[in-house]
Amino acid sequence: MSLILSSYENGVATVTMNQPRKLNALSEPLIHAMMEAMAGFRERKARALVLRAMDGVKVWSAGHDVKELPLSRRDPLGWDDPLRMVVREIETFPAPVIAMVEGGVWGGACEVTFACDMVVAERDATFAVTPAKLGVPYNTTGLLNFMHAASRMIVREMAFTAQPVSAARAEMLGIVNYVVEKADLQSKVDELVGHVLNNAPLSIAVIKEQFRTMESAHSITPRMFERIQGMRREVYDSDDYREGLTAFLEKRKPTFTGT
Ligand code: LCV
Repeated sequence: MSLILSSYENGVATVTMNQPRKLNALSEPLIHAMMEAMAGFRERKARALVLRAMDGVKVWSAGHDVKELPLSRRDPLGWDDPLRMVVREIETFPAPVIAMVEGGVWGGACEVTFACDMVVAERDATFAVTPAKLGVPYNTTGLLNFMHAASRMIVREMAFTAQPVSAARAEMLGIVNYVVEKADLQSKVDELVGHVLNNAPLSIAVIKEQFRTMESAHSITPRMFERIQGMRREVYDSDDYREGLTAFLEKRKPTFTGT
């Protein structure tokens, strides 16, 4: 069974995650397939790209494949991590990327949807930011994406509680553009894509790149960055980080000790 399904029609690309048995966990092979398809659509100068899962999934994506996270001594979300790579591909894709969401969106998959340009969610969709649940020291640009998606209080609530946020609340908070009934999901996405296709692709591409450039323009000095990296290293070398991953893999509740 192919890891993704992809299609291209009238300038509109669609990438469908097709690993329902693994809850579309963002494994290296799945991300590689997504990025390969997106590179092809970039070549074809797609005017819009829809990122989705198969119809009727309960889980849009379970986030980073936990089995691929290093147990310690290595940054779990370094520059070349597949999750980091697919987020950058979405952010730099020269046309609007629209996340078409049904089911649960977990951890790094939340960042994938938040890195998209628009999100249309089905009423039962949920969004959960989960680093703290696993003991993971999320990476800085990833946190910037969360900060761009919601207010100061909301990103903190989502990150510190790791509780799923409902689609209705996400819409009220401006985290998603539209929440619709399942039967209307495709037509709402088609409507948005239709508006995009009526407009000038070069103008849209340069505006998207300006948004990205300005959003990422933060004066963080080398000293500040090194300090943060040192703090993160202490966490991914901690007993708690190992406990978080091990507990997940052993299907038990983790016991965090703060060491
Ligand atoms: C690998 C999985 C996963 C998975 N990886 O089905 O943001 S960060 O920092 O946390 C970042 C590092 C990140 O994204 O981490 C991953 C964050 N994701 C989560 O916390 C979600 C973890 N998954 C769950 O909470 C449950 O699986 C949900 C609620 C998504 C679905 O629950 P359900 O009862 O329907 P199971 O839990 O039984 O999962 C079915 C199979 O998928 C595996 C899981 O281990 C199980 O495998 P087996 O069939 O081999 O037992 N699985 C689920 N999520 N992220 N594997």
